[in-house]
Amino acid sequence: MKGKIAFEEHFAIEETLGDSHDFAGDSGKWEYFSKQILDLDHERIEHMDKTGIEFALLSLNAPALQKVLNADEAMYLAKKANERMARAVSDHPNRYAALAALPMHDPDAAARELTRCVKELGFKGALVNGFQQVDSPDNIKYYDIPEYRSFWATVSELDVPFYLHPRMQAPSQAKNYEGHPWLMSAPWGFAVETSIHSLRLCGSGLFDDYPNLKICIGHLGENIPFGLWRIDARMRFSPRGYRGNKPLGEYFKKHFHITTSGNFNDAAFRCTLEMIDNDKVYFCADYPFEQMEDAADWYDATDVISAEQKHKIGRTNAINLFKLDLK
Ligand code: GRE
Ligand code: ZN
Repeated sequence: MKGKIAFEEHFAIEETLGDSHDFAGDSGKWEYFSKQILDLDHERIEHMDKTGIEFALLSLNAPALQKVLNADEAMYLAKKANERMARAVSDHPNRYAALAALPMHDPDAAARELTRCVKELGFKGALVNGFQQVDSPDNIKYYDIPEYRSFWATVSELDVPFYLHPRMQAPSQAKNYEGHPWLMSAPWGFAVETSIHSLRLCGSGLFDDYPNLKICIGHLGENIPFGLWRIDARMRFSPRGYRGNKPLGEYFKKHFHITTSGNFNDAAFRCTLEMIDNDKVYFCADYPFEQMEDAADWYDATDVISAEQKHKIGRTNAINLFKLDLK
């Protein structure tokens, strides 16, 4: 399919490049991977041309700012990354838009940087890599807690999507992975981390306070679509501490937007499509952690959806979500 739009597509600045080292594969691949993730002008666009990805919304790699303990340092890096994306967008206006990188130590500073990115740089939303580590590695903040309501008020007012992207567990939460480091990151742990954060948002009353919030998650929903029925079924018996007015599934289905990033599998895709309104499902690749060819070859060939749905999920849904100036 030509004209696809993808929006979990990462780049790095020199200072955050090392964060991706462990995810690049064996050491022989690092040189090539680092070239791919730093590049915004050459090979990336060639891959887009080859795979029918007309347009990409760029975002910083993970965990980047979310693991920078010092707030001022994180803000310095955020601005550097955001300026780099702004330059790429202005160099390639027909190919790129951007999602702001945000340090989340201080909710009001994050809101100000998001506002600057949207209003002055024309960014289309934000992508944040899970919880924020603040001052020490185990002081971690999830964004459902009350101090972040002022940040969400700004997201709501700007009316832009917020992409909640995976990251690795904090040291104090890694005990249950001990002896099995392979289990921690992208194979499983990323989805555990991001699904818990997503469900915390749903259970916090956030969406009663801000009914227009739009949260994107990748990897076909970080396993939540598969578990959604059971969550509501069991919450009838154990709703302790749940602060939403409605069943959790209602919030998830209304506020969450699900992408195919890094999960190119018909069975999982079918499950997501059955659980989530097809207006809220989107094609994404997750370059360069995934190759655009793998994402696009699967998406273009899958017969799980009709040609009409393929066009919507591959393109028009993203135009609507991000209010892109594309037809
Ligand atoms: C991602 O961006 O989703 C990602 C990483 C690292 C490894 C795998 C992966 O940041 O999908
Ligand atoms: Zn990603």
